[in-house]
Amino acid sequence: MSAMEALILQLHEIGAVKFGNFKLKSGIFSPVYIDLRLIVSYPSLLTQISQTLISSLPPSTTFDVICGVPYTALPIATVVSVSNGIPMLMRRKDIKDYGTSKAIEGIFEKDQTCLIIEDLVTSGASVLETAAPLRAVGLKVSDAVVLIDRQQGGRENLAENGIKLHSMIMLTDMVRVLKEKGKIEEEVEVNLLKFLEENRRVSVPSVEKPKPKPRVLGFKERSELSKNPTGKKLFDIMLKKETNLCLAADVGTAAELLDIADKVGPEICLLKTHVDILPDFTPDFGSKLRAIADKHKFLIFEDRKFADIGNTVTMQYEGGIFKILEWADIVNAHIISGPGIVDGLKLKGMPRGRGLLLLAEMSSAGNLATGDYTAAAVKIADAHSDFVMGFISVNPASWKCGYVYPSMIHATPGVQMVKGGDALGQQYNTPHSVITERGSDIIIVGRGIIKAENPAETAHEYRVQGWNAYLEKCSQ
Ligand code: 5BU
Repeated sequence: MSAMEALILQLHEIGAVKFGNFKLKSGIFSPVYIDLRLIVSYPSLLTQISQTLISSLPPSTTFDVICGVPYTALPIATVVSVSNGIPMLMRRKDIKDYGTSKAIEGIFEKDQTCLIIEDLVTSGASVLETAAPLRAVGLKVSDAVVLIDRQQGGRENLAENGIKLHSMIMLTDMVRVLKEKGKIEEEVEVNLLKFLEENRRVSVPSVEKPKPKPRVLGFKERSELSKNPTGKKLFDIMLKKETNLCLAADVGTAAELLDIADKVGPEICLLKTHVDILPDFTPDFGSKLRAIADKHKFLIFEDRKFADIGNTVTMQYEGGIFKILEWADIVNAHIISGPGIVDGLKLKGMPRGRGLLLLAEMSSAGNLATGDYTAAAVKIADAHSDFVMGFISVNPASWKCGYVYPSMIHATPGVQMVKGGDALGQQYNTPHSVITERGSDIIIVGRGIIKAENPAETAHEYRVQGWNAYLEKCSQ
């Protein structure tokens, strides 16, 4: 008896393969049900599967690391790793909101090749779900090995996605062996072949293929769509520095602000100021901050929240003691006074290549920037897309316009590691939820960083969480 036949008989004996009439996840009835979760209770079988799996690969298959599809294939991958001395990676099914919030755990280098290990393949969707985050972190995925192939479209679907499927046991072989060894009646075999024939031809692969979602564009493509030079620049900085973190530098003095800007500079794409809170502001503040921004390659955003009529804001933007236009790449404005405010700011800002963010939503409890107000902000932005580079937003994924404004940048305040709020109405969401579920691009973090014991280290943590969430979103 061959090793494969012995394996098939053992799987049947432990009840991992059952024949009858089973309703599958997809709603169709199947004459066979395979449950490989049981194998963890049979260590020698688990070892045998793992060894046969790896030795069944053609010698031309090369790889540096392996990754099991969670959860059933995890123990198989672990045994393969331990007994062959091949380093393993793990893919998280749910990414934590705390810690490093990684989708892929383990050590690897960019451009290494990862072999995916799976217990059972039907349509191949689970293998693809694991391949996406592996590819998103720079690993190459070209092969997957599976214990049992249900022969229902998985091989073809994976091939379309650049993955060659190596199957140890085909379902038809399994049924043939069991019939030959007298474990099942001929009728069962006939039934199963009929089922496979019908389901291979008709429903699968399209039934089990995930519905195509609108593709999430990356910052590179979005930079090309942006019509505002500062918007383009910000997309490019985010990509180059791999950070979508904005520091809200609400510290007590200008001296402290310049100090924290220099320390946190390498971690951020943007630094947000409230220049009117600085008691030691001097006219050279702008040029000093600019020098630090140029050194660390981040942009400056003065959170001025202009709200007056067009004529007044031109003077507020350019004049006074702060001369915001001189040093701030980006400012923001309420739309309460109507589109004239954008015309006013644009008059001064456009010739300097500056950008404007419109307040489409706010983070504080009970604020009135919702529904029609948010929609009006989007409409105004659309009409001035050469100057308006994006929005202050809290939940852009919920906007009725959906994802039709990839050229715009969505920056979200009210971000801390833990959901919650302060005593004055501020409401916090986590970096992961802001970027993925809420559909934003930039996390704006103030007290979460400036009140930390080591702001630079904490900023790094926020940066990793924000960026990983962006990568996760792009890989979906
Ligand atoms: P915090 O310390 O992370 O709560 O600081 C948030 C910063 O973002 C702070 O400078 C606010 O003025 C700013 N902010 C905000 O919190 N909510 C908003 O809707 C807008 C700005 Br607009």
